[in-house]
Amino acid sequence: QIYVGIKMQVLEFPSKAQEAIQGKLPDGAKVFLVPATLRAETMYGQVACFVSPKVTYGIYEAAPKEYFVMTERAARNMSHQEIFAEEGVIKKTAEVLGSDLIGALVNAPLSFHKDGVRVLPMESILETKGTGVVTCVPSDSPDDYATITDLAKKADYYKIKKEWAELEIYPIIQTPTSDLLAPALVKKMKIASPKDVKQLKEAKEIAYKEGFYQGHMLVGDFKGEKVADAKPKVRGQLIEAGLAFEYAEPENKVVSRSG
Ligand code: ZZB
Repeated sequence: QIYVGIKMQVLEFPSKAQEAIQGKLPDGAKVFLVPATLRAETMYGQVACFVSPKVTYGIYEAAPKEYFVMTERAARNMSHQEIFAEEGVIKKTAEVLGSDLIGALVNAPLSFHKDGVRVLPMESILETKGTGVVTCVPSDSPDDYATITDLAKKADYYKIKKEWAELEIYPIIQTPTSDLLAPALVKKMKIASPKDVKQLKEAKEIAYKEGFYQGHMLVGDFKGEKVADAKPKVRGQLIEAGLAFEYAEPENKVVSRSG
């Protein structure tokens, strides 16, 4: 699986995260949350960045004065992919609990929300996949749409400001059925919350297929082009601009019961 790591620079840390990193990073250090995605062409639609509140993230030196917030496992994988300055060397400078990152303001490359987006909690994040950080694109990801609407609905329960979960969701991709495919699928399949795991899995598969094979870009430099054509171009642009990098995930080994 080849993902793209998106560099979402932290513009403002909440106080608890600030305490955790205090004195551990050099002056002028840039810190990035680095979600792994397969859908670079949807980055125009980012409205938040998700972390798991239960996961402890490391802050790793990627290059002089550049730090990535992600899981230890992702750092280990990246250390063998010429992503860090020194091959095979992992430099962890600090640790921060996901819940302490909630509310951070981060830059979302290509997003219409130019002033940045907030870091918000997503319970369904798997620590064993990607970087343990997920960028939120509710226009095209049913999981993201279900999560962000739930967050806005129960802002107090999640201890977030409601407006953090209410950034406008713009159409990014037109398919034969919708220009906001994820919200349309969530409605059609009567998905009520992020807990509807089975339907969300099905919705995700439909959204992937319909977006890739039948979608056209509504925005950006490749407006009007097929998603299948635009995808590598947007990915290339982001990498070229230093806003993203390729990240390969080793296949999770499946051991059969019969051995
Ligand atoms: C932005 C995005 C926009 C995504 C979209 C999807 C969609 P897959 O197919 O199972 O490999 N993701 C990444 N890491 C994690 C994690 N640790 N836990 C939970 N979810 C994670 O899944 C890859 C996608 O799952 C990634 O691409 C990321 O969300 C999420 F419009 O990033 B995506 C129809 C999907 N659309």
